[in-house]
Amino acid sequence: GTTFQLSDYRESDFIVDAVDLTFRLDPERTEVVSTLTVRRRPGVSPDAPFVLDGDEVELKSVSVDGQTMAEEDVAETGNGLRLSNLPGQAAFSLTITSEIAPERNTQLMGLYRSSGVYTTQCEAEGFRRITFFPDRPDVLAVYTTRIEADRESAPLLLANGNCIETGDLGEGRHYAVWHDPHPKPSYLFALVAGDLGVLEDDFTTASGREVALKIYVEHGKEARAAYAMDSLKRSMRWDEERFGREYDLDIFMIVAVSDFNMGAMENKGLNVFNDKYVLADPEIATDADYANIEAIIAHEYFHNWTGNRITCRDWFQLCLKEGLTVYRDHEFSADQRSRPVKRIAEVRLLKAHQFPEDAGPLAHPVRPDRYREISNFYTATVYEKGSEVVRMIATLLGEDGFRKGMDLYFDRHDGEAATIEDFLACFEDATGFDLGQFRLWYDQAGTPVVSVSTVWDPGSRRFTASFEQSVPATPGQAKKDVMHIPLRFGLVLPDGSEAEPTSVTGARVTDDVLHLTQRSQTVQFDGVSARPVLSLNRGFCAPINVHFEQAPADLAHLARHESDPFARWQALNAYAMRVLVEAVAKERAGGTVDVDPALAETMIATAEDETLEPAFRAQALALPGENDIAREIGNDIDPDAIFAARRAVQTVIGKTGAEIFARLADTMETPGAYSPDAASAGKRAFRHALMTYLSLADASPARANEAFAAADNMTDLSQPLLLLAHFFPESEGANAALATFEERFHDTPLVIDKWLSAQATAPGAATLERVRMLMEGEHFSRSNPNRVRALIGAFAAGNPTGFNRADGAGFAFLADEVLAIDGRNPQVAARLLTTMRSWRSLEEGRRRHARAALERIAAADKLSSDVRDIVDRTLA
Ligand code: B3K
Ligand code: ZN
Repeated sequence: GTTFQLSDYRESDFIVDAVDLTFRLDPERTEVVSTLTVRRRPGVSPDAPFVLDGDEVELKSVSVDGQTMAEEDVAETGNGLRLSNLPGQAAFSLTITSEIAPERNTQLMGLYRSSGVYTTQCEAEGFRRITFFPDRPDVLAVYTTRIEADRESAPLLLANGNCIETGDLGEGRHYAVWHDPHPKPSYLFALVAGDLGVLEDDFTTASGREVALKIYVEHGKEARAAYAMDSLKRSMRWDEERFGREYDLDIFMIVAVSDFNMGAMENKGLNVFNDKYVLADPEIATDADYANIEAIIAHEYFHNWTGNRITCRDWFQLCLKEGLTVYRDHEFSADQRSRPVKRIAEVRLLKAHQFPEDAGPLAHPVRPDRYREISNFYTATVYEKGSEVVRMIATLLGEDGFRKGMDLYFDRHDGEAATIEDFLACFEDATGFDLGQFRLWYDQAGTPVVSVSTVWDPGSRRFTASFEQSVPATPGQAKKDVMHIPLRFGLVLPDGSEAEPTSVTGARVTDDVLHLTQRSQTVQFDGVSARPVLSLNRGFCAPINVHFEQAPADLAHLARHESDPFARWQALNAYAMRVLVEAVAKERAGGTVDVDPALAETMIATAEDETLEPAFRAQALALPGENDIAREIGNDIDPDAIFAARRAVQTVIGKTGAEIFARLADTMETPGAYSPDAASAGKRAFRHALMTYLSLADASPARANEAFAAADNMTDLSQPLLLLAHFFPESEGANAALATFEERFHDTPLVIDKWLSAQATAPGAATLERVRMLMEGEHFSRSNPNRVRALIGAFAAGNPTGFNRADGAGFAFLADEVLAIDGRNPQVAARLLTTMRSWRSLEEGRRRHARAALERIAAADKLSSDVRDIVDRTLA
């Protein structure tokens, strides 16, 4: 396949000012008539052809200003059209008539049907599967969309913008016309037609615009959209207050569909969502589901300014909208919930998804400079690391400076397709801050490593810290330049207070930020009253790996006394990681795992600390996961040893804390009706963490059985279900709970997904057989992405012992499934395959099996470009 390069960017030869679309909807044969108002860009040769993209679109006819084009001027190229002999100077109108088959569109890109509802997904390159078009984000046009369909099966006809006309066509058909006044790229086009229920509300913007809000869901499920609606209104208000951004149309619509390749899509005025991120009530949704709905509703809404009003010049700039919008949704959730707890969750996620990506064969810069298949670049690096880079800009500039830069960005680039250079220039111009070295964060892949050592000299009261930075080599980038790494820090004294040095030399310090800008730097802090403990990278200010052999006592000191709660968690987590890594080494050497009693004591003390909110204490009790430990160890990984060692450490902590944990669990009741608020959710999370330790200490499923029986909401029901399925899989209670759960929710697929995942992630080699059995059952379907992710995805990504079975059967299974799914849905198949990305860090036997599975995929004779790209890079 072709490799696209950032350095090859060229403006389009033709400018499209307006797009008029007519859809005659039919499942097997939908006719699309597209009329483009086109001009040649000044300076472009009058005989340059107009090249349009097209994919699985059947061409019927092409005319220019009403005249059918001569056959020799219309070339079908295999991936589009090349039109020659077009008017040289004047603007012209180009009408293309073509046909598509929504019912047969299994890729879920372009126009397709989900449970009888016509829907679209155009980002990144789906519009070309609807009609021939210059399908690139820098072609901005005003769209008018006419939809014609059967009135009975599709009473509802929606597209972007405002509805300007509706009417009857006779013979049971009707039509609607929508007009979107805001010029937009084709990837933001959307159309929905079907029979759906609606939840309605309204919102008045700060300047007084009345906005109708509508969330469309399956009939009968309207009440389950209430939390999404509430989240939407809070998002709209927040964006006004925090960023001065108002909504800009008279209507905002969200449609929930059950077949969707990802989470949601920010189409202008008509967001389309995976129903998993819209539908909630206490019976079917967990606290985590509520939090995800809130975050994703906000994310898509925030795109209206960061993505839609200002879009991307080309797909290399994807992080311009995604990293920035993730940063905005993170800030929103932090304001709506608990800031430190939200930050801990973000950092856990970043380390679990982005760090391994950055350390493996799929590593790429936040702004990639080449790609073969853009769909494969909607990654944790573009999104999550992209957000961290924006967060660092906010750290460097301070709240006011950051806001000034954002204001300038909105002002200067509204209505444009922009680049990262444009974005950075706004911050520099608004504040005078030089981001010259900082911008390497966009161009250099790999997680930077900062090695630290410290010396305390009591005689001179000088504390010295030496820093050495490096960035690991990544595919296509052997050598790296020195980066600007901002590190928030503190010097914590023995009494818990903070040292205030009389002078700092060797690095620039602004407020509590230390700026690393050289390969190695020695920083002296003078006038420090007693031996301090260095607390580094507070708030996980920079997304880096810190190599710093801090003494366990120092980590325990920070875990108890840091003023920044996030830093307390960070220290505790680092301490636990150290103990776990040692335990794995012992386990592998055939010894008995023992646990530093001070770790257990510190964890128990944190759990007992009434000044801390329960949600934080739940995070403090959660040990690093098996994959986290594997990442820390880095190579020659034996997942079984990691599992056994972690379980042993967990059991020791459970036994040590049993009495206190039992007392605490009794104080974490949430009486009354279920409420999804953060404080109640925190109590439930803490109670569950305690119950897990207690069940291990008792070596009994009794508490989980009891909790399962008593539960009156999905959070309280699914937590003991997981505990039973993962810790007591052989028990009668585990089987009974799974059976009860299935019986109660068999007709609610979104809940059945939890049931599938709970079983797929049960540790151990035997789970593979269970997964195969579930695939044969009535609840699984390869054509629904949510089912595939819940069962196969959860198994491959969330079951280190099962998936990485020593005999390689897990890898072979994944290869079979990737090949089977690739034929119908390449994006889902390619995403599934990324679970193999850390294969080289496994011990030799497993590595050999993993390679064989990957090579078998690579050798298949019909692969999509999506899977081809991932498998080639994974093996390279
Ligand atoms: N922009 C979409 C993602 C589209 C993915 C296309 N493969 C959702 C989001 O990030 O908000
Ligand atoms: Zn997004």
